[in-house]
Amino acid sequence: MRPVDPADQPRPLASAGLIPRQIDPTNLETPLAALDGLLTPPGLHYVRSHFSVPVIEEGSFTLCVGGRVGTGLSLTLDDLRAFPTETWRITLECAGNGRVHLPWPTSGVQWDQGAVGTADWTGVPLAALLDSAGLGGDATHVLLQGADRGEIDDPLPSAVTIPFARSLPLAAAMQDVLLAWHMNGSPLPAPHGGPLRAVVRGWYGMASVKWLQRIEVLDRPWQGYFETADYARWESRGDLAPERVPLGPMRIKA
Ligand SMILES: Nc1nc2c(c(=O)[nH]1)N[C@H]1C(S)=C(S)[C@@H](COP(=O)(O)O)O[C@H]1N2
Ligand SMILES: [Mo]
Repeated sequence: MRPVDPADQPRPLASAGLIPRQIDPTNLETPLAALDGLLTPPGLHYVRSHFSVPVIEEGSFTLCVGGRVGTGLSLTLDDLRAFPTETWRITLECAGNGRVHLPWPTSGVQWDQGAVGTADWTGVPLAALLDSAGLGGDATHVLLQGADRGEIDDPLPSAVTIPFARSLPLAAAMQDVLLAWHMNGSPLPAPHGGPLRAVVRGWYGMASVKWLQRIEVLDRPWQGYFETADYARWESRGDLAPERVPLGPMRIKA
């Protein structure tokens, strides 16, 4: 581990108690001392954003469910609240948590060890929506797309804006995803994806798409930026050339 010189560390935001790692887009780290209980104190959960926070009017908000489904859905927040709600206690950890301690230089937000947090999330399981839309017989993956978007410069400028989006294999989409509008019993704060986000239990944070706007059921794996260029790793099987594999479930680290 490379020792971190405390003098080089940004100071916590006096107002919020979070440590700014990047101002725009907003990337804030939880001070390690705040992570001493099971639940992260409200207001001290880390924030990881690739683009600016999108402005979403709750009144005109709709979530679209389409693709390989029997009936496409367009749901308001009230429609979503009419489903049976559940509360799940889920820990989110950014895949890049602890990156500053790697022995080689890396790109990306230079997290110390506070890009992790636990909350009680309330909403509707994704499975309930997919059941209500009716899955096509050829459905294999589910794409979750956020309302935030921007240009990517890695490795070349994308020229078009790309929304934050991630896919999940169908089994995980049916078992491990809650679409949440409450965090610790209060309306989901905008930096954490309000009014609606996905929370995927057991997966690194990037799967938990914030500002959820669109769900697309697919008949094949998805090859988007955030599961090939970013949030992916090289994996070799046998003596074949290595393949790009998306990051998924959290791995033991300690
Ligand atoms: N729409 C959208 N969802 C997103 C992201 C994002 O930039 N845009 N960042 C992801 C990443 S990398 C992480 S670690 C978690 C962080 O959630 P939090 O900011 O509520 O802690 O959100 C994920 N969901
Ligand atoms: Mo992340």
